[in-house]
Amino acid sequence: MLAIFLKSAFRPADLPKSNKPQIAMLGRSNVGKSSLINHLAGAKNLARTSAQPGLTQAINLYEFDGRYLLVDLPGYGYSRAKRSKGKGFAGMLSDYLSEAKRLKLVLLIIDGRHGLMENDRYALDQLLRQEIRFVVVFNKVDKLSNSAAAQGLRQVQAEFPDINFIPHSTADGKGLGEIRDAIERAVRAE
Ligand SMILES: Nc1nc2c(ncn2[C@@H]2O[C@H](COP(=O)(O)OP(=O)(O)O)[C@@H](O)[C@H]2O)c(=O)[nH]1
Ligand SMILES: [Mg+2]
Repeated sequence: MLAIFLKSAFRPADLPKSNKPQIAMLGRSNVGKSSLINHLAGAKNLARTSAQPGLTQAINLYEFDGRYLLVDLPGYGYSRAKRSKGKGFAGMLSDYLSEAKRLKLVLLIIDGRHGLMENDRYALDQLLRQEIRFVVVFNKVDKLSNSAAAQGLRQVQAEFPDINFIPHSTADGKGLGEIRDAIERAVRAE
């Protein structure tokens, strides 16, 4: 897997006019989006991870194997002050979604310890409304006991039976293969 950082975009208009398929990562600040990009790339420091949430509002773009772009969208839900600045999360998301003609799949990342929070539900609702293909990554399962993880998954799965929830952890590699498969299927689908 050869993954490279392409650029940071601060407005949807700065996004590259590339024809390559795009896979976007969406989720709250600190939920593990950048860590998952590194995990997928098999690299430690391709995407900058941070214990300090919400430092950047940029859209970061990575190219994987010269075949598709991985789009790291700004995290949501960290501070109210940030959210009220400019267009805010909802504006950013709808701008991006309407601009991204080649968007093939969204990985919506949630923290397995918290399940679906209010702003995750907002994001999920937007994806359903706009009929965008997505899976939900039920992340950081290493922080949960096996039974708590299974129970949390059952709960979200029962509420949304048609959505694919993939348990994942960067700590032990759980779920990585399944996420890669979902990406491959989406990149190949025309
Ligand atoms: N235990 C555990 N920690 C994780 C996992 N994924 C990310 N983290 C940690 O969560 C914090 C935020 O991760 P980051 O990838 O920067 O989140 P982002 O803001 O969504 O990009 C960092 O301290 C990561 O090391 C995981 O699967 N398990
Ligand atoms: Mg990040």
